[in-house]
This record gives sequence, C-alpha cells and structure tokens, in this order.
Amino acid sequence: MTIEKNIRTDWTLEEIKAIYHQPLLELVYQAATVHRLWHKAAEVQVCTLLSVKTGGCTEDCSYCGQAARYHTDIKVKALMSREEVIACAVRAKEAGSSRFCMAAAWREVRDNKDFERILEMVAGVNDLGLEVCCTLGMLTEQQAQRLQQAGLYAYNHNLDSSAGFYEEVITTRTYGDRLNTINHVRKAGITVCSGGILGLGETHEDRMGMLLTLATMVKHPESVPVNALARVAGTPLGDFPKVDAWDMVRMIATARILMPAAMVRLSAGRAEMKEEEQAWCFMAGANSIFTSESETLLVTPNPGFIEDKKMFETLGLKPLVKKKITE
Ligand code: SAM
Ligand code: DTB
Ligand code: SF4
Repeated sequence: MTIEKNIRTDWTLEEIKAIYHQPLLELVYQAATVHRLWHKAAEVQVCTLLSVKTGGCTEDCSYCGQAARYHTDIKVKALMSREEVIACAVRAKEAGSSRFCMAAAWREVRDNKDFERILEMVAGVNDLGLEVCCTLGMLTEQQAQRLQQAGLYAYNHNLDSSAGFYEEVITTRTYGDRLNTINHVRKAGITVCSGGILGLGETHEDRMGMLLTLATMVKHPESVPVNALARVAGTPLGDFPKVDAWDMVRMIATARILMPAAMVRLSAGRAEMKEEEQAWCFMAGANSIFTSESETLLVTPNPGFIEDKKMFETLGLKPLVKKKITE
C-alpha cells in the first residue's frame, strides 16, 4: 500500500476489508505511518467527560446502564447546576484537558428549561477556552443551531455499529434517526464526533460496515470514538465477554487509515486494559482519551487524572494543548 497524504471519502467495503484483515503488525505499522503524516504522535488529547444528567433514560440501548427499563444499581441524577458544571470544567482544564464533554441520558433534546441551562453551560465552558462537546441524544436543526450559537465546538452522536446490526441493539430509534442528527450538527457548523462500540455481539463485517458509513460521509467526523462495551450488570449485554484488546487495536488502526485527519479516541474500555494494551492503541493511531475527575466515564469505571498522568509519563505522551479545526 502506498501512503499518500490525502483524504478519501470514496472507500469501498472491499478496500476496508483488505485493510482490516491484514496481519496485525502490518496494519499497525501502516496506521502508525499515516498517524505520523497527519499528527504529532506524542500528543494525545485529554477530554474530560461529565455526566450532567444521569440515568432514567427512556431508550432501550441494550448496552446502557442508564436506560430506565433495565434493573441496574445506577442512581438517577437530575440535571446539574451551571455552577457545578463550570467548576468541574475549571478543574479539568487545570488538570490538562483541552476538551470538555457534557453527557445527558436523554433520548432527545426538548425545548425546555433544561435545554436553556445546557446552553448556559456550553457558553460558560467555551469562555474557559476549552473545546466544548455535548452528547444529549437527538437534535433538531434549530437546536443544533442554538448550541452552535452558544459556543458548542463538537457534538457526540455515535452510530454504535453497522446499519444492519443496529436494530439488534436498539429498537426505540433507527440508524436513520442517528444520521439525521449528525446531518443537523454538520449543517449548523458544529464538528462531528461519531464512532461506535465493540463487543455488542456484532461481526467483523458489522465493524467494517460502520467504518464504511463514517469514512464515506461527505466530510469525515472530526472525532471518532472507539468504545469497548463497558459491561453493566442488569443490562441485556451485562454478561457479554470482555472485548479483546487486539480487536480495539485493529479497529483503531483501520479508522486511522480511513480517516487520517480525525482524532481517534480510545474511549470506554480503558479501565479493563493494561497500560501496554493502551500503548498499542496509541501506536495504532489513537490520539485522544476520555478522563474524568470522578474516575468514572458516565456510570462505569475509568482511570482518573492521576493514573493517566503516570501513563503519559511512562509512554512519553503529552496532553494536546488545543486542537483547532484545521482545513
Ligand atoms: N443519550 C445520548 C445518546 O445515546 O446519544 C448521549 C449519551 S450516551 C451514554 C453516549 C454514547 O455512549 C452512546 O451512543 C454509546 O455509543 C456510548 N455508550 C453508552 N453506554 C456504553 C457502554 N456501556 N459501553 C460502551 N459505550 C457506551
Ligand atoms: C463515547 O463514545 N463514549 C463516551 C462518550 N461518547 C459519551 C461514553 C461511554 C460510556 C461508557 C459507559 C458508561 O460509563 O456509561
Ligand atoms: Fe439513553 Fe443514551 Fe443510554 Fe441509549 S445510550 S439508553 S439514549 S443514555
């Protein structure tokens, strides 16, 4: 494979299969080469994740501990105050984060007081000079525009898996609903963060199918989170097997080759990965992670600031100071 510095949006499934199924070390070498052409490989963006509204969600996503219908021991928490959230963002910035993502366990955004409060949070975090990201469920075009006007930099809305496999995982919304929200976000001029989850019972072809959808978008997502299923007791997938770290490496490497300019985020699953396994993911082109003060992602464990700082020192990585839209 010759490696040229250009972005392609015309990938075919056959090409993706050929990349994905290469011998692992060859794949990682290629991905690492692409990574170095487009990014400073020692820089990893640290994104602090905060659950601003937890649990009680009406959706039936079979992986999620926050869906009201499953009997998990997660405590429902109403929308946090603007002050609490801004204070958390200040501490995140001090600890080296350049991006701050606020997540809410909502099916969709409603035009009510809670949304007004979210808009204030977005403006407050933006004033700190952090990239502000939200993940709040489905959005209308108008809601996306209001978020953009408030200063939102990115919106996270995952495709999770392939179009074909989606209905095996979620029945309360469609893949088309997901794509519509992503289009609304794009149209409003907000950057797109969209990726998926490994370990839901999908095939390798489903993983490649999702990458095909992402890598053939008119514009690639600026950020692509790759999550390993964080198993939550009480959810339908609670007793599924742990995702193999090599599967994460293969997925990250393929995403890096297909979408060279994107930030590829090693997302859920780090709590169950050794430092060595995470190092392979960085070698394969991951250049961002989620961290959090509470040492949880949303409701599952995640390494905290201190543990991540130690890993960065060991691996010679440094937090990316500020990623601006280039292009
Ligand atoms: N409720 C909104 C939504 O679903 O779009 C926003 C928050 S939701 C928790 C954000 C994303 O987290 C989901 O789209 C899914 O990809 C990921 N996620 C949720 N639970 C997960 C789990 N147990 N393991 C891995 N990823 C998970
Ligand atoms: C994403 O792709 N991963 C994050 C973020 N976007 C919002 C969430 C992962 C959630 C993991 C399980 C949990 O703690 O609920
Ligand atoms: Fe609700 Fe989001 Fe969890 Fe699905 S992933 S149940 S929409 S919080």
